[in-house]
Amino acid sequence: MDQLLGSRPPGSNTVLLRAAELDTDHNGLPDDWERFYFGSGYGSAGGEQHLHGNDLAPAGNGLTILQCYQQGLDPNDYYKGQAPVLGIVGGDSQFGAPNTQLPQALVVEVRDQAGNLLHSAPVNFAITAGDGQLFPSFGRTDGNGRVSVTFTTSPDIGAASVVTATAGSIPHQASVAFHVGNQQPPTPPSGVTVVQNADGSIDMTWADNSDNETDFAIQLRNAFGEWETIGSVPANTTSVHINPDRTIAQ
Ligand SMILES: [Ca+2]
Ligand SMILES: [Ca+2]
Repeated sequence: MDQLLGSRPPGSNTVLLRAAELDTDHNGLPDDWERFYFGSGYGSAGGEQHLHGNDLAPAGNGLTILQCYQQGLDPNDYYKGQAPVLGIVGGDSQFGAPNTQLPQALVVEVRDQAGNLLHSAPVNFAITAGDGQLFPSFGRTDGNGRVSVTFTTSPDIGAASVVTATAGSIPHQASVAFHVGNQQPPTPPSGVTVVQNADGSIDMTWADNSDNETDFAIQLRNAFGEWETIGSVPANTTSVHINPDRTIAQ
């Protein structure tokens, strides 16, 4: 511990004053430091809570409480005052049916500034735009430096959501964003043309305006004025030949 002293740093007229840091329970950790990071019940001889300097810090990064103090680190900050580097490993840009769990988990990889994968690193997940459900909202990385959560879409068709993963302590936070949500309805085709041929067959053409259709349903109006689906053609098709018997030519 520093002792109370008065001195003048070389070449200046500044007087340096240092007060001794009290350690009333003699565990090597100053009272103020203990109270700041662990709460008011710590850091006094008569207090009900006592820390042991050689116990592992709650940060979960392998340092002891005493090592955190000696290195000037927050014993609750896994990342030791450094900003982690987050990367998306999987699960981004998924769009599923309403009110269903997306098939791929949202997976984040965590590294330190030197590029090393971090194990047991804490990451928080939150829905920062739109609706849906996340599980869980907090996790620690596994032995491969990865942590994952599942996302269940909202019941509303076409709803988009953003899930943000955040790690590190302010001001050294890092985050990445996943864009997920419900299936958008396909944009309808346009410019439909219909030609009735002399043999009774029909040729139809159209412009394909969508990139998420599963197929195009072909409908004809029957003698009762009702639309009947006679079949379908695959996604990205832009024409069809309908036989006189109302079947689709293959
Ligand atoms: Ca103490
Ligand atoms: Ca298409």
